[in-house]
Amino acid sequence: MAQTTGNGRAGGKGAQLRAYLLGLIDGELKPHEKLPTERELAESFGVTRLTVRRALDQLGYEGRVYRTQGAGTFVSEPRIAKSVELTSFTQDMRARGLVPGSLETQVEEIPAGAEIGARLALSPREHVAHLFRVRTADGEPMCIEHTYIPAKIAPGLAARAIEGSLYQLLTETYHLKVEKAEQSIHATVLDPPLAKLLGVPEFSPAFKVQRVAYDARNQRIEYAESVYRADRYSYDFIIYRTTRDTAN
Ligand code: 16G
Repeated sequence: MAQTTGNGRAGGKGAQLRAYLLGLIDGELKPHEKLPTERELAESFGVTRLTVRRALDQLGYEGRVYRTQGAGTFVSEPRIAKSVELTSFTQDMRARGLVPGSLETQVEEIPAGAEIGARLALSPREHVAHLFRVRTADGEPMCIEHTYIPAKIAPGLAARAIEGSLYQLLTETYHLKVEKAEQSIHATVLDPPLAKLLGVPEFSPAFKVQRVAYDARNQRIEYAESVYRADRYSYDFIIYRTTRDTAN
């Protein structure tokens, strides 16, 4: 084993300890199983408990382990599935400390037609509620949204005054909860009518997000197209390395 150098650094042993812990996490141990204690690790690797704690803290920071006060350190669930959160516009804005709102709200019930029907796995003649909204943050237009919901799963939706969060309404009134969504993002520019609605110069950059949302039973409950001002909105992701190799 590498020796601790005179200046107190334990790089070699620290690296060995980390490799050993990663081996346990990726190999022998399953999620929520317990790692050896700090004391056991310190003894087997001939390092201080502080060195062990630092190695565990680093793994905690990377989301590989979690600690429970008094009980020890445990292997985390793999995180890949949790890397992108599914939220509504209302939640997004509140998370940024902004007050969500809607302007120009229009709702109608129409036949799905070929394109929306295909997105929602409906025949073109089946009906959808079509909701149009300019979404605002602290009163400022941020995004233009067309949302389509199959009428058969949300009867009467098009006759309602939809003022607050659509997702909240769907959950509370129709027991439809979005649990998963397929989403794609495209770069675009705002044609004059859209630019006017958003209060920005014509042909400003924007991005268009298309979402097909599903409930827990994999039933399609929404197709939505949202066009966001590129100057005021960003799409942030946390992404995780999927391989064990974190050297480069
Ligand atoms: C988001 C969703 C949109 C959904 C809306 C509901 C994206 C790209 N789109 O804008 O699909 O209809 O939230 O928001 O995130 P609400 O519950 O605030 O009405």
